[in-house]
Amino acid sequence: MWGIEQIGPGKGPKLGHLHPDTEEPHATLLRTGLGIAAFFTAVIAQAASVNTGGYVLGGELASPGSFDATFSSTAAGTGYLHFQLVGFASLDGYDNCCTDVFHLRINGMEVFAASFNLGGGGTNTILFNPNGATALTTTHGATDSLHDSHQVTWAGGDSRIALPIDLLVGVNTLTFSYTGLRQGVGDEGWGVGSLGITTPVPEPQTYALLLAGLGAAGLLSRRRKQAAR
Ligand SMILES: [Ca+2]
Repeated sequence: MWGIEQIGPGKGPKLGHLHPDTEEPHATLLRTGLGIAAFFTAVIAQAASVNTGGYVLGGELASPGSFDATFSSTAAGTGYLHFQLVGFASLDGYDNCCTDVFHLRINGMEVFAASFNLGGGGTNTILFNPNGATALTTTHGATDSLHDSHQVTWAGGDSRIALPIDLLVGVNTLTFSYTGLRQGVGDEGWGVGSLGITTPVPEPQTYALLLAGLGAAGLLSRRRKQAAR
């Protein structure tokens, strides 16, 4: 409850500092509440600032391997994630001799698993996809019109993936990982680039709670003022 924490008694509106004769506390509270509501309704969704730890986006990682990306959300609900999964040499697709599988987790829960031919052969196959992710995969150097050839090209490839994700209030953690036979970074290098996350804004129920809280604070303040007379 970000909004309530920010403007609860003692934190936001200066309840204790108003002069009783110059301004009614509840008038100030009402203006503050309307201002905050206007701010939130003006923002449909917001882009998150992402911390990838020591990993530089687009860089090469060994397979098997993983890294975490963390970001904050001011509300619980549905966010959106898009990224480019990059294969540098011969990452294998499904049903190949040496299949490599990509996994995506949000806050420890798996939301996507797939195997793509990013240079090493095999087929592009989505294995687990409860959120309805889309994936557009290109195998570099493939000669077929769909660029998803089963052929081995050794030129890598990339898959542009997008999906909705369930987010918590506060810090959320994305875990990107690859599993499969250990074949070395030069053979099975992978990475993530063009990472973008949109987080939800507080829902109308939150505005109602916010305004109810402001109203209660205003009443409390008026009662204190009357008791002091
Ligand atoms: Ca492999």
